[in-house]
Amino acid sequence: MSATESWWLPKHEESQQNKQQESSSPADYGCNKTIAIMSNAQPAEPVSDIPKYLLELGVTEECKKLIMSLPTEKGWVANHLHQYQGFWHTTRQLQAVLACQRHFQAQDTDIFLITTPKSGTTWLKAIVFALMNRFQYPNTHTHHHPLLSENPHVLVPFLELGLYIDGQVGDFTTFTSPRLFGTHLPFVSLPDTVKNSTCKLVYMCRNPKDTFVSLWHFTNKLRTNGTNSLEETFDKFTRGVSLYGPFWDHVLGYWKQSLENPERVLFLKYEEMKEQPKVQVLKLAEFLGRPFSLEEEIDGILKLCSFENLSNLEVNKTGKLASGEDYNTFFRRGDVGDGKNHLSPQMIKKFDQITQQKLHGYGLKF
Ligand code: PAP
Repeated sequence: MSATESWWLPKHEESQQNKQQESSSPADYGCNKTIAIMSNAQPAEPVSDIPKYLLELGVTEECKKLIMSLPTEKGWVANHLHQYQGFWHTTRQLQAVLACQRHFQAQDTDIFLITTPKSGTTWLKAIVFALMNRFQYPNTHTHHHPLLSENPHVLVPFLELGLYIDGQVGDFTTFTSPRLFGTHLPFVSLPDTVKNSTCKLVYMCRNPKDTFVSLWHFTNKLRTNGTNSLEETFDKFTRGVSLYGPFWDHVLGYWKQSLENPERVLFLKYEEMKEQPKVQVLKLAEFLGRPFSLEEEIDGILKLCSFENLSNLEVNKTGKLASGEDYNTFFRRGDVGDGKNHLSPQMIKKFDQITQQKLHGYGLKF
């Protein structure tokens, strides 16, 4: 079988793959860095309306072989999810995980912003970018601030989903130190160089009901052929079969690390950030070694990074990531407790039971 044949793809994706292979071009990601494609990876090109990590194109023979040995289930949007090191990934995303595990070289000064999808990633990226760059960009209200003209996912790129999505060796030469990265990787799957360095990990989690409902809305926006029923995705999510799931194992992995290595891992909750933003941002700044001396600075950053401000910026209303997602899909309501507006009493009961079972005994509550 040839390297370009997609043996597991349904017909519509095969024809899309053929179309893409006719028009190959290098891709730009994250902070506009050009990526060098790894020699053993097939060229993979940007697709106009589907995020790259949802495609099953341009996968190496090595990755295909691995996939054949992994548990596989039908995905929420992508055709397949594969369970690797205990967590579920789409096909292209899995290849990216393998590439960054193999090639990424951490620096001790790196900062990783880590979440499960829909736990407040965009917000955390904005806050930490503004906090770390506040001497360079002290005026959060002037149009010179990068967050007013660029989406947080561009300013703080995703490691596996952005920089390594083509299974390539990333070009990090234009990053300034300390480098900021986002990732959804579970602790077990972080590259060894990250685990063995002294770089800082900031983890933000969100209560599972709101995370699930946010993910359900988000994935339905990405689907081109109808929506997933709440019941079907609820069943998958509660069985752990969701992007980077099981949710509870992801959260627990970093919770344990934050208890064992508090100087390296800071554990934050979306709900606490909403309730006491100043307290949480002060904690974050101390942890990152950039404490505040002026309260006004925190006020400016919180205003700049608020849901109201970011979601109403022209760039976030109209722009699109190089990987395919419209920026506006990252802004929906930004509330605490929306899960309850969508879930039945039985669903809520099941969520609470699983949370109790999984997290009981570890001192972590939602
Ligand atoms: P990602 O993990 O795919 O990058 P992420 O940013 O975590 O996405 O998820 C988006 C959620 O964060 C949305 O939640 P909702 O669906 O419940 O509304 C989005 O509204 C919310 N969000 C985005 N920006 C902010 C912000 N500045 N403040 C608070 N919540 C935000």
